[in-house]
Amino acid sequence: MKPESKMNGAESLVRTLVHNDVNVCFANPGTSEMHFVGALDKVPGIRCVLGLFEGVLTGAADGYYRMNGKPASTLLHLGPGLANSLANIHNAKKANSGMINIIGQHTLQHLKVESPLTSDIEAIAQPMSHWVKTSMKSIEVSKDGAEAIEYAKKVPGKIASLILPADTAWGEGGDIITAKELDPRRKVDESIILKVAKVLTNGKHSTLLLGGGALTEEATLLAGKISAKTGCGIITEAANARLSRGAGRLDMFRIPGAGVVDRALSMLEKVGQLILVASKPPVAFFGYPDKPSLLYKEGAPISKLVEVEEDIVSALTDLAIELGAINEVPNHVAVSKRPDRPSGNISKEKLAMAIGAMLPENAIVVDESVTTGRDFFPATAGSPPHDWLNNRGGSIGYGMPVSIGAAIACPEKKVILLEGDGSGMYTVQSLWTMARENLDITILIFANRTYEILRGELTNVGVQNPGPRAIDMLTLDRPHIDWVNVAKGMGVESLQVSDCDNLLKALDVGIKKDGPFLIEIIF
Ligand SMILES: Cc1ncc(C[n+]2csc(CCOP(=O)(O)OP(=O)(O)O)c2C)c(N)n1
Ligand SMILES: [Mg+2]
Repeated sequence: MKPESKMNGAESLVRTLVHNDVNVCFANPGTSEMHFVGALDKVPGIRCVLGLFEGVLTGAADGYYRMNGKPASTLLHLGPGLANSLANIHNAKKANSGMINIIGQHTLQHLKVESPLTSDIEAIAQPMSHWVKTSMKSIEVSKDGAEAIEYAKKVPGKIASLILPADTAWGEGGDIITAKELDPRRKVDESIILKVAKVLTNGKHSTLLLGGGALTEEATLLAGKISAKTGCGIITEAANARLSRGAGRLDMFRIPGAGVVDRALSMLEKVGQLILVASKPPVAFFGYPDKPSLLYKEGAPISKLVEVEEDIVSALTDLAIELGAINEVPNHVAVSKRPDRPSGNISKEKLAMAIGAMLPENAIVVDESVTTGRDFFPATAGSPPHDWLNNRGGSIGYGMPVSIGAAIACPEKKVILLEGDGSGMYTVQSLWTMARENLDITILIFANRTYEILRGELTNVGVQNPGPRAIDMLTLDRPHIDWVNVAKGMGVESLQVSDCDNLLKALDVGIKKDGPFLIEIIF
């Protein structure tokens, strides 16, 4: 397809993005990306969202993918801009989210003179990307862009990083290119279905471990039917990219995650034969003295039904048919039930009750609550249907950016962000983007004024009797972070609460408001 007037490489890339249904760009540009910025102006059909730190952009692309199932693009300024964004690319990669990073580069001529911003961008991109390419000719930029899109859209999603030297952006562009069609998900072999059916009916206790695409409503209800027929348990991985839950959907426990290996071990002791459904054999977050890295005994009975990139729904359907379970009423379905509204002082248990009591229908819960939210599941299981998103990469600072992307992907839904006060500070610039784009996000800051999890970790790794200097590295009280004014300073309305009645009132304000609202919770 040739447009009427001549366009430059940058415009050919933006048009190729839009042509292939990539219509969001989370951007923070510099001089080398000016032609791309100019092109964004000319081409309709792409929403440009400015972020004030690059980790905000890549985290937003992650959240967008999780809720929309398609990649967004990011625009990053040379090696340092990319470097700033890497932690959230890492998290996105672990969540199997696709994204197309467009990274500016000096002109090929200018690279020879070793100017201040020169760096080896490919080397910076490589470890966090599945696909990296520098466009060498302006006429090929659109073709390279289409290849990046094709890669990012693979199943599961992939990180594609396209490096765009400034002269390839301003030189003459090529045709707008259609990215190649995706291969369909591969079907699981019948022999595997039969093998897993045999395990499930051998008289021993079994548990399905669900991950990835097995966490949709459709897939979990199939798992529920299999459980109804065979009596097997159902659990999920410790962190899920997107879990469908709430009333009418399956009520499942996650494997306990960071900082609580013993809890995870005691849960997995009871699972019997483990059956992997788009999940991996569970491992601990960290190694500790005298504790295992694997959360199951070596040689324990583990079978695999389906890999994350295979056709998960058809594998579960075929298994349910093989077991004669397809017409069963699913097991473990949560009944519609909200907890009582709590009163008095705020505790972790009462926070769970307040969230369970107030959660709006179809909410997107982005969970970066670290220690505060470890046990939020029971009190929220019977709330109206919602999605629950966790950090799969363990690099904190994912919650605020992922909320931005989720809110942009689903403007009709309310995002509820559960945020630790330590984690929130990593990408706090997100608040400004939330205000600027008027994103419908209610932010709960759990202001315990510590890195609470690390206090436990000191003990877990065997540091005896930590002194004041060690404790000082885990404490956020010198000075207190004034979240209400941090939010106000970036244009987000906010309130501080320290008892349940005011918490419930503040939640009501946040949920009714069509835009961002931050609640600092002191407890
Ligand atoms: C990028 C990155 N830096 C540091 C850490 C180590 N870390 C894990 S949790 C945590 C503190 C979390 O504090 P907060 O969000 O306040 O949650 P709390 O522990 O208080 O519940 C830190 C520093 C990390 N996981 N990722
Ligand atoms: Mg904290």
